[in-house]
Amino acid sequence: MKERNANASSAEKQAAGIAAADLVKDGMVIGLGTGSTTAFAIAEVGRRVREEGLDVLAVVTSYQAEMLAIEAGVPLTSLAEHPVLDLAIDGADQVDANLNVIKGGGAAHTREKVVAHSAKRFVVVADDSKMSEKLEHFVPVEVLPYARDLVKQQVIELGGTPQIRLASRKDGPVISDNGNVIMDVEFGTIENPAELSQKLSMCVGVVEHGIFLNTDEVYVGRKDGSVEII
Ligand code: ABF
Repeated sequence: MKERNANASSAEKQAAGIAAADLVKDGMVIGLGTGSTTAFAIAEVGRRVREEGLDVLAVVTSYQAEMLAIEAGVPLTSLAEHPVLDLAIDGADQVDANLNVIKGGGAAHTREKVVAHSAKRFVVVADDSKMSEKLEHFVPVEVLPYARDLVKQQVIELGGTPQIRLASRKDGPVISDNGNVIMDVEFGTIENPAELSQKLSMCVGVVEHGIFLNTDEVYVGRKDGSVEII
């Protein structure tokens, strides 16, 4: 059953990624994020570059996305050269009914948020399992290692239960591309994402958190193979 779910989810992710990639037009400078759903969008953009001569430049949010874009043949640029992007496409851990999003499962949410806010249009791609009436459970928070204990204390005062994200081999904490640690903070059901976003941003030592409030559209791959645009 788990295998089927994984395959079904992959088909949903692929459908969402390909559909969102159709938003990319000649002459655009775009942002491309991290994760397996966005990977399908990157592959589709690369296919259009190779087969249709699509004229596009892309800024990427992580080393993983950079490698995928290079393999797919997507020409790369930087925010230094193009500080304003026409479109950004990225994945999500969770999306609520008001298009509030939790990101950061891939430890890349800080640069993802910079790219999302540098774009005129921010589109999230997700499979059906990411949709939820309300945001709940873990909010990833990127933390200055120097401030680990100070941030831990502050998020506990906000009602959170923090835990430092460990590397898969359990030989130490995950370190972000920016050299910081990731704290996953359990908040239960998040009734007011905007309020929690502001409070987390005010915590001394927090580099960035994974609540995104600026999503323009969500492309959702549904179980029946369709893609719903919310
Ligand atoms: C990245 O990819 C993260 O911000 C997000 O947590 C993750 C989603 O991964 P996937 O698309 O593989 O589910 O965007």
